[in-house]
Amino acid sequence: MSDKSFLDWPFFEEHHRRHAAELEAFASRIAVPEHHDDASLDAACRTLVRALGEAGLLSQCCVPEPGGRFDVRGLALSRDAFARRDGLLDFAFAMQGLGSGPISLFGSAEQRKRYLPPVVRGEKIPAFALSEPQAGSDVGAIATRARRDGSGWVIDGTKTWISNAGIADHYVVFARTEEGARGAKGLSAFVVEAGTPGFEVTARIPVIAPHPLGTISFQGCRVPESALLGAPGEGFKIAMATLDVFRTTVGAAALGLARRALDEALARVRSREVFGKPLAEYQLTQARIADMAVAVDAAALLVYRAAWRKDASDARITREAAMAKLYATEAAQQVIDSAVQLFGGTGVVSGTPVERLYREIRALRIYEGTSEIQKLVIARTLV
Ligand code: COS
Repeated sequence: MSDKSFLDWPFFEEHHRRHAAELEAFASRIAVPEHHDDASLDAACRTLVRALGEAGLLSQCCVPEPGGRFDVRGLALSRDAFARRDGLLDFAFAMQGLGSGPISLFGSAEQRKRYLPPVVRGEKIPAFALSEPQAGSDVGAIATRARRDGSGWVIDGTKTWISNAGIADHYVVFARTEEGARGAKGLSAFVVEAGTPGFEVTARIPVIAPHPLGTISFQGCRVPESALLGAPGEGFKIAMATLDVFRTTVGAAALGLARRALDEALARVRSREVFGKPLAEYQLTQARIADMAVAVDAAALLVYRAAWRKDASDARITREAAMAKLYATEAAQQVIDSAVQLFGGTGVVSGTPVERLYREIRALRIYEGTSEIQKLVIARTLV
């Protein structure tokens, strides 16, 4: 059982502490379905999303009222608790928020009413379609185009690395709408419903910690004017504002994975004997455990500091979010690697908890902005 003393930190309010207890109870009773191929993986995700919705735990993934705000501390506590339990549970939860984040932040009253309540109930699954084959870190290189056509828009292009591709009911798609505009200028965001003619999931991408991921394409895909999110040209701002909320929560997920690794490592070093005494009694082990514990606390401080600042003010927290994501994901990688080392051979056996954590952490240093991009973002605010 992880140390819960961080809940006494001044970043939290009483309702967060109550919520943390609810999350813990849910995480300990949920059965994560087995999955061995795309179909069972998709089914597992749908089951988890429905269970989260039925338990009322998805309400914090959406902001129903225009001008309302996310409870970023609540989101972070959820990802911390869910990732500690299981990476796919965290994924299923997080994508309900990221996928509908642009609608929560920039949607009209009508768009909110149409898309957000079914996401909160766990009945519909959203996706966030930003990256392209030639535009990952460099969002300004987006080549997907949307042109006005009568009373709507026609979208052409390809998006890849799209989480929930294939199981999502709607996708927030970023495309260039202004001829001749370059970089961050002239991008716009649209909600495209699965099944719209001209929209297709063209490939699934298998990854080391399986979750639904794929490539989608748009060929003459016609959407109505009501699909446009915010104003034309606001796409870059919409994407970045969404990432300002969710990058902190990626740090929280990494933190949950690291906490689990520390728990597993502690149980291991207390029970495993070498040369006649428990591993825990060796100073080399103690030094490793101490480093792991400091990294976990430092990550938690950065994650919950960023979440608290976002909740406390309207100011952009781009730097704090980048610091939280950068540090927590890099530290979790080290903590998990240490746990594997303490387990010895058992640590690399497929299906053991630390082997699973070792696979689950890796992508977090890449998605929603690589560690290198976070450094760039941090440095830009300083120099
Ligand atoms: N919130 C609101 N607006 C923002 C913003 C934010 N967090 N960050 C930047 N902007 C605005 C800037 O103020 C600027 O506006 P003006 O032109 O009016 O001054 C505009 O957006 C362009 O910003 P910038 O010049 O910094 O854009 P760059 O093209 O240089 O890109 C980085 C900046 C690299 C930081 C950005 O492309 C990025 O975050 N890349 C990583 C993307 C990512 O996470 N990809 C993974 C896919 S999601 S799974």
